[in-house]
Amino acid sequence: MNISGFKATALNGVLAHYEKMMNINNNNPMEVTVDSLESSLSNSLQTAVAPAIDSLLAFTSSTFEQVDHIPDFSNTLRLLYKEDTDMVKRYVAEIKPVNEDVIGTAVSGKAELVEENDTLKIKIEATGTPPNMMHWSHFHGFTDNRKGRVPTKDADTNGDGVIDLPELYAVSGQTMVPFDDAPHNMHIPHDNYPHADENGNWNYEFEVPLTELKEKFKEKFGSEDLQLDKRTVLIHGVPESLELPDTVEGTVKDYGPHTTLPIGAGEIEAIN
Ligand SMILES: [Cu+2]
Repeated sequence: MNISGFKATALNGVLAHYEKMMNINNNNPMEVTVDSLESSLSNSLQTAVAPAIDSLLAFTSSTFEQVDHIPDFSNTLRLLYKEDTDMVKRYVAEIKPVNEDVIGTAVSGKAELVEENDTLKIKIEATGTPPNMMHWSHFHGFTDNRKGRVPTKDADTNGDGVIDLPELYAVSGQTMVPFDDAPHNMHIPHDNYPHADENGNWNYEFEVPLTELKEKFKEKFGSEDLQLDKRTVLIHGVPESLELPDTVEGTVKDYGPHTTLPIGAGEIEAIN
């Protein structure tokens, strides 16, 4: 194949791809945006075409300078390729009640964790938590690849009717990363956790620098792999006025079993 033949083949390849994208966008074929391209392509298709786009881009960028009647969509393709190579991982957890019979209110809610490049975006919505007080919240987990679980009544191994912190550890794993004002510091016993309003609701939102978090995680647990899909979101805390059996344990530094009592839990699942 001579050079003009190669140019024609390369351009036809790019145009065929472009045309296919336009056809997929049935609603308005003339307005192809990066968003519509992205939504119309499965990840696997993107992965399949990415290397072809990459090599064609290098060639067509010089070709476009000479062929002025072809629109320069190289930037669109470049963005498409970039979307494919950037790391975006999404996780969700549905928070279910723990110890609801003990505290007289059933906690529910959801958590969303999105790893995007160097940021872990965390969002939590909780309802039914004891109102007007702080609630310790973390993700818990094991360091031996076990998946943490939401505790059931079986978790109450001493049979006192309450799932306390040590009993929770056996099912959901140890305390790992706090949902506080600096998750990447992985500092647990303090007061800077979410507060429930008078109706027992609270929202939490934080963008965590992932490199710092992973460094800290490795320092504490020996690996920088957060293994989010094996972790469990935990919400703790009942008012000091709530009477608990003497058998309930769970003291962390200056904080007693009322602060650490598990009241809600949700297993984190990867959704892509
Ligand atoms: Cu916790």
